Amino acid sequence: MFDKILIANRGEIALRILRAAKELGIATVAVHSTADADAMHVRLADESVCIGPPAARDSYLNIPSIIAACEITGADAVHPGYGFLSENARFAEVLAHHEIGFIGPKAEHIRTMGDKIEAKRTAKRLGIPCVPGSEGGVEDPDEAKRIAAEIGYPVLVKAASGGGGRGMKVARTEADLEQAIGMARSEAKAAFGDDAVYLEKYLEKPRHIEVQILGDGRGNAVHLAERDCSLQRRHQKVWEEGGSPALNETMRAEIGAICANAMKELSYLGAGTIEFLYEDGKFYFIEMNTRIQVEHPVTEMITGIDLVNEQIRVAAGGPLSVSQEDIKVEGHAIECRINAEHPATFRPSPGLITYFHPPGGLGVRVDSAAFQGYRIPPNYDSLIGKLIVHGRTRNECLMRLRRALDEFVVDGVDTTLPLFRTLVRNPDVQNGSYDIHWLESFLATSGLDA
Ligand code: MV4
Repeated sequence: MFDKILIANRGEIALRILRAAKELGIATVAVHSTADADAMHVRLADESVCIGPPAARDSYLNIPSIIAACEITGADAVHPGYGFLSENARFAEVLAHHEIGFIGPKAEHIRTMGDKIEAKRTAKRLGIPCVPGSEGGVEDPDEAKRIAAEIGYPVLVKAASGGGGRGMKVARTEADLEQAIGMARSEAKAAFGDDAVYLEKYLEKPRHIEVQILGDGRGNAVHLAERDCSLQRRHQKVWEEGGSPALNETMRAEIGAICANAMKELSYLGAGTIEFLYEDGKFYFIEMNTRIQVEHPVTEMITGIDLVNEQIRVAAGGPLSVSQEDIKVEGHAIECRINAEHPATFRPSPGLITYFHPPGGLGVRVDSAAFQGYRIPPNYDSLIGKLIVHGRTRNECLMRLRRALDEFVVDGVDTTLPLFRTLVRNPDVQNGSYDIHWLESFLATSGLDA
């Protein structure tokens, strides 16, 4: 087991990792930029190292600085959290070169899943159902037209190095296809330095359902059910819940087993999330995330399993603490991402939090690094906390979430709390009848997304 873990992240996830490490009796090192000198994760860590100025590229993305911080403090492993270097295969390799543990998957799997074409090829080989589309990247326009005709319009052009919706273009007819490919290519080239694109059948009104998995790197793997992340705005998840209101026990077990078996076949190490679009009772693989995700507490609340604890244990060579038979889904959980943004314009609202009162009570969890007197820096994402609520049933969970949202007070900055107070009272949301487009059309019609 590791003696000292360096947390190469900030904010609520840094605090989350720090908690898991402390419960395992592992010493903790926080790294921070000059903008985060008085942040909560710095205050609660056993040691801290300033690794650079505010800009992420000079601090949280600065591999030499992070390696130096490991050398200075004698940290024997690094947890990358999510974002920043969490899916950077080279970072994992550089750490291995310095004989420092990486609390994450094998570099080869990070690299494979980071290339959406390779990820899909691998998923298909492992028996995971995929969206019909091109075998690999599409090169010339005639080949693209032939493939598109085969899968049927509308088709979606996607960037191999894409993610989060960047470099995606819909073509509804053959006449649109060439322009869609051209636009996707140039957007991908500009954003990722890689203009490789592939085609998929465009699914018009799917849900976004993702399956949580854990593997010990030696052929054992389990699934921990799914999360429904369909309520998104501009590819930013807003509200996530588990399990999905669209699935029953049989469907949950079926897609879970497919994912767990695929991860056994891969000898996958650590936590991972397999992302699907779900439409008309069918699952379609779109991508895999090789990191702990923002919304992981939803899974923790319905299974009682500490995912970061599991990540640390298997990264140190230990076994998973649970077998598939041990994993039971109890009740329902919903997570709301509270951002320091205007609830209608979503314009970031950094600044001083003059009053901070998080809700409490049975089944209410707040993962946040914010506090009264904390000054939210303008340099990073606007997440100031996650409100995660659990209930024995989805209805109990919704009632508790409604009460918790009304109890939550954050003064001094704008937050998205009002949006959630509206959503939790909305009939479609209460019925779980929404798809990936629902939130944006709701915001547009309710004049909330000015
Ligand atoms: C799709 C799709 C429809 N059909 N692929 C968006 C980002 C990336 N995760 C994949 N995305 C999509 N891929 C096919 N074949 C629709 C989306 C999509 C989406 C997916 C999940 C959650 C929100 C979304 C918002 C817009 C588009």
